[in-house]
Amino acid sequence: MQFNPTLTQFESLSLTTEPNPEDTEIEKESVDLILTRPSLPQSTGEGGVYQMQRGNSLISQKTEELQKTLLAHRHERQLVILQDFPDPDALSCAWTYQLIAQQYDIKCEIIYAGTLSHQENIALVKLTNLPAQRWTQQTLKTKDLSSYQGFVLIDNQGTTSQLLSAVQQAGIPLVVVVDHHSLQSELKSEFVDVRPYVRATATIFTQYLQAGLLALDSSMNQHVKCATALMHGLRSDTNRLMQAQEEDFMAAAYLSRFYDAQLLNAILQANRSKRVMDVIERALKNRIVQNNFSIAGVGYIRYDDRDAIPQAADFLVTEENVHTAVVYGIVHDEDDELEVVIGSLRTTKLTLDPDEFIKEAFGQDSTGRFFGGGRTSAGGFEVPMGFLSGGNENSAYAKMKWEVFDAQIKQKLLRLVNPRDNPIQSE
Ligand SMILES: [Mn+2]
Repeated sequence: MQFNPTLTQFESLSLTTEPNPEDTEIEKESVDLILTRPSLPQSTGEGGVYQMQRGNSLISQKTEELQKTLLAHRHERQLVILQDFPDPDALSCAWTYQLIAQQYDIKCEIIYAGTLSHQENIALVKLTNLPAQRWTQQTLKTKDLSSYQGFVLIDNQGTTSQLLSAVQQAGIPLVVVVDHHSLQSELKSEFVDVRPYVRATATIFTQYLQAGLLALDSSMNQHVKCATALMHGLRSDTNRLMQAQEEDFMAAAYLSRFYDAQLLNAILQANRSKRVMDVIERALKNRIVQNNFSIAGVGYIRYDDRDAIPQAADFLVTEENVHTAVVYGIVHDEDDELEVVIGSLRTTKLTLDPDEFIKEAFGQDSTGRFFGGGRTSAGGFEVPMGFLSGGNENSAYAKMKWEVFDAQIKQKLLRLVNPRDNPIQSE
């Protein structure tokens, strides 16, 4: 539990960290269903009524808590930190948060350290003018971090951002966390809304909008674009709504009043680059299939093409008799100085939990931090290469290094794919 000195009249809010699904179940039943916020939109329609019966007490409670947190931080400047390779869910929700916070005169900058590497993400940011900025380590040096009074994590819990340590070292407090990934560690934040059973963070933010945190106005261009971005985020995290559950559909239904279908179509029309196609080709060539798992190492990949890895996993999982695909490679920056093993998992097997699978396969580093995790049907991991990073002038060395990492990752994955209960081999 933490006590933030800036919180005076709202100290009770600090009791709201670490929600877990069990608590939530209890709250759903014990807290009454009456929504007390006066600014609640009247036009919730039949769908709204239905949803009210279903966990709306949690939504109204979280909405109120978030509003109190924002009130307590009026006129401040905040950094909204996204994962290094932000996806449409993260980007759209960060923008929504920025628009909500604006009403409290809170100025937010949406930042990420990596790149926008998926063609659809680039199209999303360009076509909607989505206000996200890339901050490299170099950018960080030019910034005066003392001018920010808080930071916010959206669609992540800080474990996938290179910016986190600098922001923490500058002493900026964590104010808000909204995410749908499994809880990675105890979070010291004033406001926490982590709901691993929700399919997209965009669903959570749409619920905030619906509960009155910001009244969308379809005559405002910016609101229409933001609703379109949210729709894109929601669709992309639910496999085009195929894995959506009731509350995701309810959120999509609400967004359908405001979003621009043509704009969304333009975003989705972005084509795969040749380099992404090359990585998919390598994944196909290198894949091994065992027990319905398809595993492929794709070697070295440029930083800007990092998103080719999940796209290759998306492709491999479509093969007949394959329910789970894992694709990984060594991602390196322009100067080859920074190297990291990055992998993605995709599964259609309902009983396979990507979060558990990745945590079990790769374990933790010396500080106890897991190399990765996941959500429904998708997961990812990152293994830093430390001392072995860089130094690839010599191609024999680069090849050897890849082979070692490739063999080690395969070994760890295959241990779970083909569990051997009996260590004595019969052959
Ligand atoms: Mn997400």
